[in-house]
Amino acid sequence: MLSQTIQAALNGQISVEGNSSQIYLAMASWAEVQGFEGISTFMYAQSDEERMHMLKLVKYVNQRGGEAKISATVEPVLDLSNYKVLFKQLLIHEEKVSQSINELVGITLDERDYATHNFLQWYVSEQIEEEANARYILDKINLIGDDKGGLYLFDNEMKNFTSQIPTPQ
Ligand code: OFO
Repeated sequence: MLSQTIQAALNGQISVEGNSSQIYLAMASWAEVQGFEGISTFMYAQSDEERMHMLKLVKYVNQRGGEAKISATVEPVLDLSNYKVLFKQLLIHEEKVSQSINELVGITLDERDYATHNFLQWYVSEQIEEEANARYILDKINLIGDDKGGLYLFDNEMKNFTSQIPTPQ
């Protein structure tokens, strides 16, 4: 059984993951309209992944005798001036999500809820990976500079982007 504090904290994270999915959906749609086929494919996949993160939390809360709360999502506020600022925002967003997960992990220790602490380790690893991927992509973007050919190749590569960083065990 989840304590009220843990349940509220997990429900807060459900909302964070749902909003993440919306943010990536907005990025995907922008990229699609701009003709960045690879970037949009990547962002649509990211959006689906975030929804999966949300669902994993929903199932966990309900399985532990709690009740998941599905709240309204917030309209994403994004700077859509170019693809570079898009990916910078992606990294900043993931850093914020990591912080939110860390706070959640801290609450499980305060509450001595070791089952939820254990459950959240998957999210801790996931955040390490997502931040590392975002930094890897930004490094590539910096290398491209103003090279149009490089941008074409980058967009193409993003179509089949797979994590460059092995998930920590
Ligand atoms: Fe849910 O992992 Fe990113 O935000």
